[in-house]
Amino acid sequence: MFCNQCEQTAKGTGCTVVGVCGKKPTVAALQDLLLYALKGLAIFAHEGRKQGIIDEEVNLFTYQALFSTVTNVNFDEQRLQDLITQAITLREKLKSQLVGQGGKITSADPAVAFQPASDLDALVEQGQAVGLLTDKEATEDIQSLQLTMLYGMKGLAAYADHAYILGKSDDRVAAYLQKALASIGDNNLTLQDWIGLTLQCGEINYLAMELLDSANTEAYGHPVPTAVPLGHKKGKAILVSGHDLKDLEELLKQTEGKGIYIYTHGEMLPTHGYPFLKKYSHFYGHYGTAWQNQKKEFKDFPGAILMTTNCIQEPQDLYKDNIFTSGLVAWPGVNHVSKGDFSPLIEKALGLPGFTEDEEKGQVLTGFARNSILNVADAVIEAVKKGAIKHFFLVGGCDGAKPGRSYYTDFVEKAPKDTVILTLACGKFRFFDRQLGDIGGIPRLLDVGQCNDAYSAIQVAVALSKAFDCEVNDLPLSLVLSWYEQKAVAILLTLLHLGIKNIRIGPSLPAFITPNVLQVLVDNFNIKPISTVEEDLAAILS
Ligand code: FSO
Ligand code: SF4
Repeated sequence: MFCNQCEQTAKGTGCTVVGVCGKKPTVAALQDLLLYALKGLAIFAHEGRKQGIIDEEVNLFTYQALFSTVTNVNFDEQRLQDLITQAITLREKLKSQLVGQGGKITSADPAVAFQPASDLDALVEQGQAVGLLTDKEATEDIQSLQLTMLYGMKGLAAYADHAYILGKSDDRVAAYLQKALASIGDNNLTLQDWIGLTLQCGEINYLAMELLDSANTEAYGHPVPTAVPLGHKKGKAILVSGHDLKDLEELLKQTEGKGIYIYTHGEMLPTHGYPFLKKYSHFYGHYGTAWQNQKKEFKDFPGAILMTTNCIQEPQDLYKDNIFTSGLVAWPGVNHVSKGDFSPLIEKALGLPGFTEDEEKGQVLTGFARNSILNVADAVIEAVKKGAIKHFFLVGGCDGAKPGRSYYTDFVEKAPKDTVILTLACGKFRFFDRQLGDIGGIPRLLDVGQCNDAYSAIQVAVALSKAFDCEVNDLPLSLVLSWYEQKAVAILLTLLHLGIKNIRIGPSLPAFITPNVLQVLVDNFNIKPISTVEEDLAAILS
């Protein structure tokens, strides 16, 4: 196996024996093969679109297949085999439509005629033979751009899938994904073309994030500032992790009146801010921190657990029977909720002890998505003009297990008292419960939401730039980001597409970026790795 798509990749270069995430070589091979089969499908979809053939099922499958290969989503060989089979079925359907309309495929890419083996072992061998989806004949730098684009596309597909679940889609997203997949292997494309296609991923991701923002806010209202208890109530309990709001809503509906309290974990924390989810009185509090702490946090949770998206880790024996997956998440041998029926999970929760008494553990604030912040825009602008707020930091992104990530905690703690910190995604758990006080009633720590809500943070920056009549790059605003998996790659590409400069990124740079590609990013966007907190703060505030 070779996988280098996330920040925790082995030795900072690539997982070759087994994934640090727990991905087995067989699973890695099947994921590679799924992408290969998807590329074959994409070539037909791309060609078909030129002839007016647009297939919604193919588009949705494109999102789901890419999302299934994101870090910490699908570890299940059988599920991956099913997806490979589905790719071929859809490809053949498109092919007959295309031929029926007198069209034909001229591509010499063998992926268009790929036939999957019928048994799992042979399928794994096929996956090992195809390997990573890059053009092995291309230069190292072009392959680096292809991987950057592919990983960004996985993140983009995840956002598109989330929006789709809530009824929002835009054919430009699928059109881009299919065109980009079909382009891998096209040796007419130059390095400059690849830079363009990679940045286009950021452009289309911006569109997907906008769709997701409207999907979330139209379904559940605009988040409002909300205090979320960190303790618990006496009673049966279900813990919900991941990012899927629809699953959470369904679960809230199906548990109403059953004497079960619902708690959030990880990236689900900001869901407490949505008016249409808040209305459920049994939607109580938040338990635990970020995904990488789940093994120790889940074993102490006295109820059932639902993983709605990434990031799942190998379930431990102590809670393996209590954990359920939904949607695209899969771990072999773990219960899966199908067709939105949460009754097995609810039964499990009712059979577990739950919390035996109430416990207070303080609370944290969330719900500072774009609407909440823009509602107090006048006060914020006034505070900046009076000099009460000197600088804004966006300290956000993914969390992970590396010790270097304490940088982000230190950064927030050492940021001067006249600065405001916006945060989002699971990286916030490094400091989410710090009491940083307020500036004239404006909290110094503002939780914008999940990584899925990066669009909201961008809108805040755009609104500030309008208010101060300057470019976003000229605002007293600095982005200090942490990355882990491919949604972060997609967001970074969006920020670059929008021309945002001077981003600091850590805890380490992606293994898939070659020195030349990094130089392009430095030259055009002045992107830089994090250094020490003291040095970075001094440089930013000088
Ligand atoms: Fe974190 Fe995991 Fe939200 Fe990622 S839970 S690491 S960027 O999947 O999605 O922030
Ligand atoms: Fe390694 Fe990350 Fe790939 Fe898992 S997803 S195999 S940890 S690079």
